[in-house]
Amino acid sequence: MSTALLVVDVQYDFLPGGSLGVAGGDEILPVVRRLLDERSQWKVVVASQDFHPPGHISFASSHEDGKVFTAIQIPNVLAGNEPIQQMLWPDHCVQGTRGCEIDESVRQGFDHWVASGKGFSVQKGLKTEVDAYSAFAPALCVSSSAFGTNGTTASEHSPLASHLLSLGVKKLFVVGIATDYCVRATALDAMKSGCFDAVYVVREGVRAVGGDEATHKCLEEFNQAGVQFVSMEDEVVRR
Ligand code: VGL
Ligand code: ZN
Repeated sequence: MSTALLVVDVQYDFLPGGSLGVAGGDEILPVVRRLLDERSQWKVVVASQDFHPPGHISFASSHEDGKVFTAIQIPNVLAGNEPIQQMLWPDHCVQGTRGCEIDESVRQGFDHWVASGKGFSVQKGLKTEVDAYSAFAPALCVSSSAFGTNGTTASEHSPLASHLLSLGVKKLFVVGIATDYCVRATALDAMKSGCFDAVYVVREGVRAVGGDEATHKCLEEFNQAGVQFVSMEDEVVRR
C-alpha cells in the first residue's frame, strides 16, 4: 500500500510531566502504538523529533525578560531578516536530555519499522536562531536515512516530501503533538507540497497545547487546506 504514517514529536517534554507537557498528550499513546502495530500496512513510517540545541531562540530563557507563552518579534534569518513572530516556550527537547527522547512505548513500536528498513526519523529545530515546527521544513531537518542535504532530490520539495514521493507514497497519515503547532505545520506543508493525493490527521492521535479551542481552529484550517481530520473508526484508517 502506498500509505505512510508520520508520528510527530511524541517526546517526553510534550507529554504530561514534561517541560512543555500537553494536557491529555498521554492519551494518544495507545492510539499511536496501535497505528504502529507491525501488522499495519504502512509503506513507510516516519517519526519526527523536536531537537533543539541549548539556548535555542524559541526558549524564553534565551531572551532577556522573555516570558513563556508570549510571542516576540525576531529577525527571520532565512528571509532577509524580516521581522517574524516567535512564540517563547519553556526550554524543551534539548538534544541529549530525556525530555528530547521519544516515549519508550512508541519508540519500541517504531523500532520494528526501522529494523525492517521501513522506518526512519527526522530531527528539526537544530539551528539555534531558527524555529521549525514542520517536519517538511526544507534545510532545517536532518534525517537518519540517506536523503537530506546532498542535493539529489527535487529542489522544489523538502527533502522529506521528495523522499516520500520517490517511495511512491500517495497517502499520508499524521498523528502526534501538538495539533496546533508541529502537527498543524507538518500537515499543512504536506498538503501544500503537492506530493500526496491525500493527507489525514487522526483525531484520537493528536492533542493541542491550546486545548479544544485551538483544536477547533486547526480543524477549520485543515478543512480549508484539504487536510482531512479523520477518526480511528473511519474506514480510511481501519483499512
Ligand atoms: C512544538 C512548541 C515548540 C511541537 C515544538 O512539537 O508542536 N511545540 N516546539
Ligand atoms: Zn520546539
